[in-house]
Amino acid sequence: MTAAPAVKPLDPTKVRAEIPILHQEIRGNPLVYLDNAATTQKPAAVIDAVADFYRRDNANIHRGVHTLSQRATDAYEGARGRVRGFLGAAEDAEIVFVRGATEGINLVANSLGRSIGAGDEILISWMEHHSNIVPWQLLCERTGAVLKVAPIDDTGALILEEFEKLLSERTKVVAMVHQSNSLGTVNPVREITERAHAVGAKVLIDGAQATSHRAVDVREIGCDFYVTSAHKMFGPSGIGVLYGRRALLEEMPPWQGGGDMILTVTFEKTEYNELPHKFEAGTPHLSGPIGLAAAIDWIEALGLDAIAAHEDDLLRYGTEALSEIPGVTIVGTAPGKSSVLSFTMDGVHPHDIGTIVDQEGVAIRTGHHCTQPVMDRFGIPATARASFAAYNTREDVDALVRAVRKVAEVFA
Ligand code: C6P
Repeated sequence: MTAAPAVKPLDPTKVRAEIPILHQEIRGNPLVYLDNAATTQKPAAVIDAVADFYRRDNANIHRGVHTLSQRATDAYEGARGRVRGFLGAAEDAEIVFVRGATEGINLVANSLGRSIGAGDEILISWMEHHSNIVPWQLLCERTGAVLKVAPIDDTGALILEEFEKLLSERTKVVAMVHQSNSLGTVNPVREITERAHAVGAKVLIDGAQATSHRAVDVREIGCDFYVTSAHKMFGPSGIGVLYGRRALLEEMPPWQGGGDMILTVTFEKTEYNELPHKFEAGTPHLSGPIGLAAAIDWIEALGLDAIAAHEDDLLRYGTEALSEIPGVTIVGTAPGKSSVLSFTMDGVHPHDIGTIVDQEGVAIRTGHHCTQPVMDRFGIPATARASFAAYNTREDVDALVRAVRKVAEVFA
């Protein structure tokens, strides 16, 4: 039997050195950035790739015969190929650039949504981000379809048997988060997809919190759609990806009209462009995919297995240390959870936790994290949430724990 190849551990201090924004003080303390689930900071390589594009290659794409336009088109389409490889899609035509995960879900809800009718069912889970709830509610309002919600248990894990009970031939779409932003739960997306396909439902996976933490292969998952946002994976904001299986994207009508999504236009009839351009109306975020491709290069140079191992270590270390502070309760304890440490403190509103730790230079997010149903499920208004990325260190976790101890002292 051959042993699995060892993962080359990453050196977080070296990784940190590549992120310019981290090298500053906040209120007289070194910045400790633990709000990565909201957005990640950018490596110099990504900032340079975007700046170089504007210094050297900027022009509108798919339109000009001049050299700059061709260079910009090549860079933009090259980035599409880079994303295809990263996500394991079969062809570039299956990669649609969108503004982010939110827009990707809205695209599917609006376009695939045209085939949904009264009495059809959309199945989501209790741990979804509002981005994976509201577009489906809007669809249900428009069509008379029904939104069904699979419950989670007290650890924040999906209850698979209950999920399965909600599946039927009425289920047209299953839309499920890959990794929960407020609990850290990682869903068994392959199994979910298999079960959903067994009743003929289409499957959309919201990967906004997954793609900077673990290797994703959409064909291995088997899903029909997968969405993610570049800004959560060290890339620019305002750009994201919708992966869709070609056969489905071919059938789906465009959801926005404009330049670049057409082949011919007359007042009588418009013929749509081929995939993926049919879904990219208007001048797109030109530099976004270039920055995203640079971010993918950066992630792959570190290695997603090494990133996952490093973040698991931070999560274990942080969970142990925070749990020792009297009054702290960790929210989200599902086995196999990843990179998110949500917690509450007895008698302290999470916003006060956030404000006090900020005085110590520690950036965390507090609130409902756009997952109000999760807060309702746990009977709390909000949590404080530390979320890790490849460049965080055990020293960052120590700084968080020191700052939370201060909160405990202030409210003692
Ligand atoms: N979660 C957080 O602090 P956009 O805004 O389109 O890039 O991503 C939306 C989104 C969708 N799904 C999940 C699981 C998410 O976590 C997010 C964004 C951020 O947790 C901002 S609310």
